[in-house]
Amino acid sequence: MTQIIVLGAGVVGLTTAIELKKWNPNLNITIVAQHFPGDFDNQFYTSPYAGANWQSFASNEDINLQNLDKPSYKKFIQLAKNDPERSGIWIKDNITYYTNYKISETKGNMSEFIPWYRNFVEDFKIIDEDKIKFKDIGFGTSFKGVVISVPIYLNYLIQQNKELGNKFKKAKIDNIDELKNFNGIKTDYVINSAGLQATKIKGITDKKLTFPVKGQTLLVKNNTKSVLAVEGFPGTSDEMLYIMPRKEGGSIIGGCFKPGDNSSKIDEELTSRLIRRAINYSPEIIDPKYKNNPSKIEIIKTNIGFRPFREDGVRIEKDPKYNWLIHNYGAGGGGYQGSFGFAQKVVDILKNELSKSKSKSKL
Ligand SMILES: Cc1cc2nc3c(=O)[nH]c(=O)nc-3n(C[C@H](O)[C@H](O)[C@H](O)COP(=O)(O)OP(=O)(O)OC[C@H]3O[C@@H](n4cnc5c(N)ncnc54)[C@H](O)[C@@H]3O)c2cc1C
Ligand SMILES: *[C@@H]1O[C@H](CO)[C@@H](O)[C@H](O)[C@H]1NC(C)=O
Ligand SMILES: *[C@@H]1O[C@H](CO)[C@@H](O)[C@H](O)[C@H]1NC(C)=O
Ligand SMILES: *[C@@H]1O[C@H](CO)[C@@H](O)[C@H](O)[C@H]1NC(C)=O
Ligand SMILES: CC(=O)N[C@H]1CO[C@H](CO)[C@@H](O)[C@@H]1O
Ligand SMILES: CC(=O)N[C@H]1CO[C@H](CO)[C@@H](O)[C@@H]1O
Repeated sequence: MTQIIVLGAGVVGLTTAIELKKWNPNLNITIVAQHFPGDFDNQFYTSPYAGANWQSFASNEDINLQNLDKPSYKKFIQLAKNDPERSGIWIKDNITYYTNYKISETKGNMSEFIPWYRNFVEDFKIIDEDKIKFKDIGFGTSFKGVVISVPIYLNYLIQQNKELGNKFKKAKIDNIDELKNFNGIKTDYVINSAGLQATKIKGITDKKLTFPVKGQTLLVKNNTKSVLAVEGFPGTSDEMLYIMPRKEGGSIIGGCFKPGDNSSKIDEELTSRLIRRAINYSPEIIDPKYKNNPSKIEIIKTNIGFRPFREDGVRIEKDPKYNWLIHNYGAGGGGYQGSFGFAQKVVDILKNELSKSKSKSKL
């Protein structure tokens, strides 16, 4: 058997391990990580702190990221239809509103708000102006989206790995060489899915910088009808509103996008602004007639998370120095929506590697 170690048990490592084993049952895969689902440590483990949904950030020109993001949309819609209870994913309309302030920033050019995936996702629509009931909103779009309850989904990925026979080992790695021989077994390939720490491990070099981008979200008891996002609040350009109702009840309210702020401190004023905005744009969130909601927003937990960004975007390639190392990190704000596309790319790289070594051994 070919011995594989996947380093990292975030959404990226767990998905990659599943897709590798599904492609080739002859791989003996062990996931090695310091943190597994159920652990919380926002400096070193981002996945439990995500929203999460699918909303590709790829620009109209970035075909590479578009292609990486496409497979997960299909997969999540499929899971929501076929296995909603176990996967924690459900289908919800995704509505995005742009404030008049945001529209003035783009000099009234609405085409900047039309994403590349208008012809890819199901039911993409520009919302009729007379259906928008907020004075300060000048433009809106919607499509058939998904909401992922991340604690449920991460456990689902663990379950899938178990069912496929992949193994788990809790350990902190200081030097990537430790994985070349691990627990007395020679490893053929290591997949580096270590998130924000990926370049902090000795032996790993990257000309591009990996850095955290802070987010703050509220997990609340209340429910809303749709996934809602509002962009363009004057004076707070690194804030937006998003609300994601979870399948099991309750919602996530976010958020912010702050590069360079790596403190784990909760910003209470941001919390107040988020609550005010949520009530303004989703009034049903405090309407007892809607799903028995409480008449005020009840916060269960405030989360601070750090998106593992990389200057050039996600790195999925063979290491130039170690011929047994394949990188798979730097997912930034899109590790869920990219997960299946990233995994497929790792499969393609390994497929190519194994066919090379096979033809070599025939010589
Ligand atoms: C507020 C917020 C909202 C978000 N919303 C969304 C969303 O809606 N949609 C979306 O797609 N994405 C979203 N994201 C982004 C998403 O959460 C990340 O892109 C994703 O979680 C990254 O996953 P990962 O597996 O690469 O890293 P991580 O989840 O950080 O996992 C890293 C793994 O590597 C292990 N590790 C690291 N170093 C070592 C070491 N030295 N030894 C052993 N193990 C090690 C860790 O223990 C861990 O298991 C959001 C993020 C935040 C913060
Ligand atoms: C698979 O890997 C595990 C642990 O890494 C090891 O104990 C086992 O012997 C391996 N099995 C095969 C068939 O290589
Ligand atoms: C409007 O924005 C689109 C997309 O960003 C751009 O291609 C187009 O040139 C812009 N039009 C004007 C008139 O600025
Ligand atoms: C956070 O940022 C400060 C200043 O930029 C830096 O000194 C510190 O090392 C950073 N901490 C972490 C955990 O990245
Ligand atoms: C809540 C949320 O994330 N909504 C997203 C819906 O889709 C748009 C793009 O059309 C995103 O920008 C939003 O963030
Ligand atoms: C559907 C649902 O979970 N609604 C909840 C909204 O919040 C109230 C108060 O916490 C709960 O009682 C409801 O069950």
